[in-house]
Amino acid sequence: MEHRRDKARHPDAPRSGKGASYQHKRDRDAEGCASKRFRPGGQTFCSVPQSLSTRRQLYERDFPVYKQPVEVGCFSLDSERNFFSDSRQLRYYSDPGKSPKLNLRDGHHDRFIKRDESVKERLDHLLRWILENRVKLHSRNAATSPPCTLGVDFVTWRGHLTKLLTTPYETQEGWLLAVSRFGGTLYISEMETEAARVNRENRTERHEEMMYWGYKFEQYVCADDVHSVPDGCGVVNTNEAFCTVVQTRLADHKLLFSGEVDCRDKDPKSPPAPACYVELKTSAEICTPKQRSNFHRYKLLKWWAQSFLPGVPRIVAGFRDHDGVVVSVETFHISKISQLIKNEYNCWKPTVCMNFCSDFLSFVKSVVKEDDPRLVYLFAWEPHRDVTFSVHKDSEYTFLPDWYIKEMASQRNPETRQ
Ligand code: 0WD
Ligand code: CA
Repeated sequence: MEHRRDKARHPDAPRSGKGASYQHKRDRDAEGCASKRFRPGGQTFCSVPQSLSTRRQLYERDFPVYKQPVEVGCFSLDSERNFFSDSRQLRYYSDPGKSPKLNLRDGHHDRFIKRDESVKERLDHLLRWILENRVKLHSRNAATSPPCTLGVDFVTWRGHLTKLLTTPYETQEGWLLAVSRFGGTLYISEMETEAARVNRENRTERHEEMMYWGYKFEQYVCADDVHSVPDGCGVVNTNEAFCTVVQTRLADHKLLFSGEVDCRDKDPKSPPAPACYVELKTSAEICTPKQRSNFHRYKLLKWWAQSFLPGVPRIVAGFRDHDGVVVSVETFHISKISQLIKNEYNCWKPTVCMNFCSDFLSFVKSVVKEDDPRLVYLFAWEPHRDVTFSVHKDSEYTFLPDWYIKEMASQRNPETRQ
């Protein structure tokens, strides 16, 4: 069953039914186009548009159809970053109370194992999950898609989609998204920009420590089992992860993506995933109206986008002081965030985020026509510019691994697989 997820939740959601749904049509026969820019929300009169505008005003339409995301599987990465096709790393939320005084600095120097960020994993873990669950995926989508395909238009990480959702409001950081078409599906994998690499390699000690604080907060409020309690004395290891794999549809784009989930509600009566999941965040405590306004304008946009995508309904935020002590804990319901920001002048709008993402995906579909995993279309964006792309064959940008291509190609009929 399809519904617009935000309908009852925020005023930007459309009031009408199917008629208002976003439609994208290409007119391939049109000749002599005046502009080679992709036209948001409308028809494209060129066979291959060369750019896409990110101007907010162009995306202020009705909220597009966004189907309730369905969890189709999950996987875990252990303390050594080994992959397991199960939920062994899923943790259980344990309420620390409203003002718990948690010291987030504890253990940074003696009980912290940090994932090696120079190792680029690209889509690999998700691709491994797809290979192991191909039969399940195919049968889910068999009715609406040709045989020997995954039955989805896009495969990516949730984090990449979050970046797309926030693009019309982003003024600091650009992005590079590599796209290859393989077996009819478009795979999107982020490439680190030069600026992001420089930032990563030159983080201050203070910044490094503050990044640790987020993981330490998780440790204080997450238990390994339903009946156990959090262990604030243990080691924080950022190799460990639990990821959900969800399927959904944005306008006419069928999406399969994965995102890391911090923990779940421990109540056995809680709804099935992803509705039982809880996202954890830390943020500086809010002391002035200016700080509150900035929190609404910048932080809540990112928090909303990240959790709305996979259908995670709530965020538990630990507000910490300058010394890294959590002084208050607050729950944010995703469906109520647009109400919270309503009084901010010229604030971000969920509909702009979703329409931009939808139009970007339409743009990608119209550009990436050749089905070849060795061919990468690199979409690039910098703040205050349009999205553009370049094409690369057998380059440093190629990201679909041989083991995936081989296995997918060799198993032409997934139904005959064990
Ligand atoms: O290759 C890449 N460019 C990336 C790979 C970028 C982002 C993530 N990954 C991989 C990792 O395997 C990670 O386990 O995806 C997984 C998480 O994916 P996601 O959920 O799509 O990422 P995102 O929504 O950006 O981040 C979710 C959480 C973060 O929590 P907060 O509360 O800070 O948003 O995943 C963690 C972080 O805890 N995280 C990462 N973990 C490992 N590698 C990474 C990363 N690059 N980025 C964020
Ligand atoms: Ca988190």
